[in-house]
Amino acid sequence: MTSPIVSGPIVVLTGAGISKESGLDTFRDADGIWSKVRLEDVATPEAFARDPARVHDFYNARRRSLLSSDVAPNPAHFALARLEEHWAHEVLVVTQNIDDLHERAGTSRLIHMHGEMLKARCGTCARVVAWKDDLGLDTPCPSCKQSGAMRPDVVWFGEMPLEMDRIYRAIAGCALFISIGTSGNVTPAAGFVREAREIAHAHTVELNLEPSAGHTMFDDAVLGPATIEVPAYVDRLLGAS
Ligand code: BJW
Repeated sequence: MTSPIVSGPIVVLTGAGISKESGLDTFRDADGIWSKVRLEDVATPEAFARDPARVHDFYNARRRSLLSSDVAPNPAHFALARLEEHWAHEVLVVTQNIDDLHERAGTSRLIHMHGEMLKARCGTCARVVAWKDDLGLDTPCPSCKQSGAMRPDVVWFGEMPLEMDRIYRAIAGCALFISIGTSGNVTPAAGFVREAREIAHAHTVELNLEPSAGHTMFDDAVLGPATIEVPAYVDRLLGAS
């Protein structure tokens, strides 16, 4: 497909599919994370209150995997950094991912709406700190020194995603909304395309391996692996600008 002639700010929403070819699992694919663990056991505040050790084990394993030498940004992450660098207007990447692959690829205008795996938060003093080690029940907070309340700084079901005002403001002013590698099953991110259409009258496109749950809301779709389709789409956008 060709790219529409678009000029103006771009908002890019990314999900687990963009990091799949970097070696990180998605959630809802056949071999995804939710095929191995129940989200009710590891991704809710209730799960953490009931069995914090289990939740720590889940995120410790994922943090170790993210920091292993096998995991690195792929051509899709680098293409979005290139788009930010060369597009004449603002590009904001809103990621649902808690990995740091967009940063490693060079994207700087970035919102982690579901938090970050390489940060920890103290439930006692609320301080958020950079974190690369395992977390445990007796990990003391480096700030208030209390033990037992450190948790991954991620957004679980029933919790409020981060920086929503900034995200909705950017969507309200965008000319192009691009959704990459997300199944469209989790709100509020799944509703962004509707905001982009109805509030901003933006052109909307999804780049995904298969049509997402909300595919009918998009003007265009490009189906295929992110490492192939995202660089090609960015090339077309930059070539047309
Ligand atoms: C490829 C590819 C390749 C593969 N190339 N593509 C009842 C009780 C409590 C809450 C609710 C409730 N009912 C509804 C809710 C709301 C709830 C929700 O949505 N639930 C649904 C499950 C029904 N949402 C929330 O609770 C959110 N908070 C909230 O709504 O607050 C209130 C609010 C009100 C008003 C305004 C704003 C807020 C919080 C959601 C938190 C989500 N947390 C998780 C886990 C934490 C982070 C972590 O551990 O990593 O975030 S869940 C998980 O899903 C993770 C992801 O970020 C998120 C989205 O998943 P994603 O990225 O779409 O991945 P997949 O696997 O689903 O899809 C991958 C796609 O890639 C697929 O389509 C593949 O085809 C594709 N793909 N390979 C291109 N190579």
